[in-house]
Amino acid sequence: MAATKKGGKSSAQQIGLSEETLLGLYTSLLKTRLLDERFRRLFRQGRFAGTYFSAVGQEATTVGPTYGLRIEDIIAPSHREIGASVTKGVPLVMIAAQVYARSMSLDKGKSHPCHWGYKPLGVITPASTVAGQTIVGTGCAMGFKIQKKDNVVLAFFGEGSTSRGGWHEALNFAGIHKLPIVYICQNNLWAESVTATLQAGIEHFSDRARAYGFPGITIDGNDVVLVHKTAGEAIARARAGEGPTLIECMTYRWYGHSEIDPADYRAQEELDKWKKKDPVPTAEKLLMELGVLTTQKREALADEINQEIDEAIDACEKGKYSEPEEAYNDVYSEQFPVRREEV
Ligand SMILES: Cc1ncc(C[n+]2csc(CCOP(=O)(O)OP(=O)(O)O)c2C)c(N)n1
Ligand SMILES: [Mg+2]
Repeated sequence: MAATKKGGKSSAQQIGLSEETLLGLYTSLLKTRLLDERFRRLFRQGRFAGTYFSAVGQEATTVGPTYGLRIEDIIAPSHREIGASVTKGVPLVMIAAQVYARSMSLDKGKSHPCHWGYKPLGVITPASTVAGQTIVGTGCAMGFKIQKKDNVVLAFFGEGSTSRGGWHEALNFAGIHKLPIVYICQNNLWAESVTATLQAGIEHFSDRARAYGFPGITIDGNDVVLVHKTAGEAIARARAGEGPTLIECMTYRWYGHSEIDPADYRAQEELDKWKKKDPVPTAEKLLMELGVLTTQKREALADEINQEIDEAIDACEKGKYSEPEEAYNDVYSEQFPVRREEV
C-alpha cells in the first residue's frame, strides 16, 4: 500500500504519476536490464553470432518515452534501443529470435542481432546506416499528418548520429511541417571510440533543435521519472499539432560499443562515476520510498521476468535457421514490381 500524505494524495500522485505508471516504468526497466545482461552472457558463450550492442546503463532513456504510447504510435529505434521494443510490448521471443537470427524472426534472420523491428506494434526496423531510422520516422510522422491522425513517432538515436547530413534534413523538414514527432538523443558521451566533444562544437546537442525552429531540452537520462514526464509533455505537444521536440538524455553505456569492443579508450573513473547513477536502483529506491515497491515484490518480479526470458531463449535455441534460398525473399517489394526495362 502506498504511503498517504496530507490531503489524501498518495506520495506517488504527488510526484505526478500513478502507482501503476511507476510500477510499469520500473517493470520495463528491470526487464530491459535482465534481458540485456542475458544476451551479453549468451554472446560470450558463443550461443549466437555477429555481435551485440548492450544498452546497460541507458535503459531510462528508452523506457521513459515509450511507456504509455498507443499501439498505433510508431517507434524508430537505432541499434541500442532494446528498451523501446520491450516497453512497447514486443514479445521477448521475437526480440530473442532477432538476436539468434532464427527463421521465426520477422526478417527471417537477414539482419543484425540488434536490429529489432516489429511491424504489428509499429516498431520500424533500424537502418544499418546510423540516423537512417530518423529519416524514415520523420516520413511516418508526415504520413500521420497527411492522414490527420493524432498519433506520434518517437525517433531514437545517439549523439554521434546527429553528425549525419540526413539527420539534419529530417529535423529541418519536421520543423517546417510541424510534424508529430519526438526526437530522443541518447548522449552517452561516445560514438564508438569518438568522444562527444569531437562530434560537435556545442555543449548540448539539444541546441541543434533551435536551428530547425522547435524546442530542444537536455535532461538527466538516468532518471526514468524525469524522462517519462519530459517525453510525455513533448508527446502531448506533438499530438496537439504543435510540432516536434528534441530531448537530449545524458546517459552512459557501461560496456563497449559492442561486445567485441574492450572500450579501453575511456577512463575507469568516468565509468565508475556513471555506474553510481545506475537508473535501475535509482528507480527502485524512489519506488521503495514511495511505498510502491518492496524487496519481496522486486524479487518476485525478477523471478517472473527471468522465467519469461528463459522461455524465450529456449524457444529460439530450439528454432531453425532459414534455408539459404530465403535470402532472396522480402528484399524487394512484390506489391509494386518495377523492372529496369519499364523505367
Ligand atoms: C553512416 C554510418 N557510419 C558509421 C557506422 C558505424 N557505426 C555504427 S554505430 C556507430 C556509433 C554511433 O554513435 P551514436 O550515434 O552516439 O550511438 P551509440 O552507439 O553511442 O549508441 C557507428 C560509427 C554506421 N553504422 N553508419
Ligand atoms: Mg553515443
